[in-house]
Amino acid sequence: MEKVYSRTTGICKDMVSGFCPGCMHGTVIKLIGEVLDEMNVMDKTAAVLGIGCCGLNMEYMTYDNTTAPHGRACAVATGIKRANPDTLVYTYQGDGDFASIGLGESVSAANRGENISVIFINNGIYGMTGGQMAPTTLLGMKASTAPKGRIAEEHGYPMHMCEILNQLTAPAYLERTSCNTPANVMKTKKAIRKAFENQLNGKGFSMVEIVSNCPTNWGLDPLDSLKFIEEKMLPEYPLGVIRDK
Ligand SMILES: Cc1ncc(C[n+]2csc(CCOP(=O)(O)OP(=O)(O)O)c2C)c(N)n1
Repeated sequence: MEKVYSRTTGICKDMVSGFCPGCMHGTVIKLIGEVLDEMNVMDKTAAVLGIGCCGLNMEYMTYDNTTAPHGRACAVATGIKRANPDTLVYTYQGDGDFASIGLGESVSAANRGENISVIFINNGIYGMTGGQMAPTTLLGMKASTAPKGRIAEEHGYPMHMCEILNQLTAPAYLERTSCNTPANVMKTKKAIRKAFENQLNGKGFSMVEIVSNCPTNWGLDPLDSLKFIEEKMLPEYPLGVIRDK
């Protein structure tokens, strides 16, 4: 079983991961912990977790965190940050949370240029509740609410949150990464660090979208889920820096 604590820093609790085998949440939360530790800011960090598998991360955090009502993480983070400007505040949200039920809060926080950092996990479906279609579901991709696959005429097209937020004036930094290869894991870590450093430097809204997997609800074993990311997700959601003010 995968251990979710950081071997180098011991920042997350030393316990067995409760995530499904191959799920990227464990990898990302470990990267966040490493970055906070390397920046020596864990004592002044507050995480705002979205609802869903994202929220399970509270089990592995030894620093301040709270869970926001579904979709409202950016609004809750706004309040925490404005009341505590010296606190490093980040949200950790799935696509159901950030791009669907929370779309209004997400776009509005970005549009205001709130000085917060968003870690957005795009796994193409609602994970915790059984693989329902999300705004990010690929065309043709099966979901429990779209058993024949997503059809544009009925369900619309996949939504690209980095590109949508790039239409706004305020955001400081938008990057899309993945953790499907060791090199991409390191790029994701660098992007997370940049999003946090931007906030400490008062630059405003930063978001890292991480193209992720959900082997359980995709019905794939962990290795095949990485193949699915490479072959299907990344052509729709190309990696790279979308904005760096
Ligand atoms: C207001 C509200 N509506 C619906 C739910 C049920 N619910 C819990 S988790 C979830 C899906 C979360 O999906 P996503 O945000 O993509 O996160 P993941 O589980 O994939 O990490 C839903 C719909 C809820 N908790 N609150």
